[in-house]
Amino acid sequence: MSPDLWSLYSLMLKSRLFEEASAKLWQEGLISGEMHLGTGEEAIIAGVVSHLKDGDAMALDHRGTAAMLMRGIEPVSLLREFLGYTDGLCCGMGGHMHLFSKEHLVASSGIVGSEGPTVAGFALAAQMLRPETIAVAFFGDGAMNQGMLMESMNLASVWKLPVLFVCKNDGWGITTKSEDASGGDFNDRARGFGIPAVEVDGLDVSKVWEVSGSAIENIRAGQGPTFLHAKCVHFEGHFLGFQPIRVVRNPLKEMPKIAVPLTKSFLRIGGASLGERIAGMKSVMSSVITALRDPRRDTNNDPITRVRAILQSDPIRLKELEDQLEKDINNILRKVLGKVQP
Ligand SMILES: Cc1ncc(C[n+]2csc(CCOP(=O)(O)OP(=O)(O)O)c2C)c(N)n1
Ligand SMILES: [Mg+2]
Repeated sequence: MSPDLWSLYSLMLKSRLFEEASAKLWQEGLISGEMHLGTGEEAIIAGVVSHLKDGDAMALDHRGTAAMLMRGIEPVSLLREFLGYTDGLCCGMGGHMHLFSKEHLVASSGIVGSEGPTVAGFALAAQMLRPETIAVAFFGDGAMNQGMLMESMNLASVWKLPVLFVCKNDGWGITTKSEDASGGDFNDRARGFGIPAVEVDGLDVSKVWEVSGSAIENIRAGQGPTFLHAKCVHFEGHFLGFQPIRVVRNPLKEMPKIAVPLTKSFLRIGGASLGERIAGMKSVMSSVITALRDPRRDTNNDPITRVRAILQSDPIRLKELEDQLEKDINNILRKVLGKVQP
């Protein structure tokens, strides 16, 4: 079977538009706390989630919005939750990170690595109560260094639990590069537990769909867990307002905010030596220059642009679909806020 690119694109774009709308609300100060978007990882989520059936479960990390939407959680209740309303998905207590839907068997958490124990629990219940159903965990490369995820992979292997472990590897854990925090190779780690590992381009939704489809088939057939390793890029960095990215996007507005205090501290009497001050200045400037070349600014890494280029072969259908999705998002905003965002 081949993937239905139209329905995958529709899932991806719906999620992107919803997250962009949430980002605007956050920028306006209507959503409190940090906001982690899953923009850039839509191909991984769509490729996997479109294989799920009734009774399948998902354990999600701090970027769970795309997966929840694609699994069919009502967008209005999700957005009302982000805004802290008492009629949100979890009574306005969970924000965007700590959510649960009993109906959809979905749980998310901001505790990095907790997707491991959660997915193992879901999968044990599936094995005992719901034959041929499975559980999927989505987590980042940072979570691969959490003991509880490794313990869960071990147990899932020993008990042959029906789990798909999906590592969305963006190469970063907040501001730490993966190579500075992770030893060895993630695929080898999974294989060390006796779990088959497959690597796929996380920007290519067709490939993710194909590879996860055959992994899920094996898992449903009782062959135990699989580890799926997919690389992707988060355009916003770790969270909205992530400073180096904010600076390179809008240098005229942001540079003075750095330059003024930096100059003041440079000229201050007493304190660090001249050599230390020059080194500090150099280090700040080099992190801004590095950000200029940051792959997170390269639109070629956008999985949505990639699949859209293929669908351009039918521009009329593409426009209809995109217009419809935009209308859907405006309807959601109208229901939640009583108006559409300008
Ligand atoms: C147990 C735990 N340790 C530390 C944190 C702080 N923290 C939040 S997100 C994050 C980075 C996670 O990196 P990764 O798993 O690669 O996910 P990404 O943000 O890159 O998608 C950290 C360390 C946390 N939330 N939970
Ligand atoms: Mg990461």
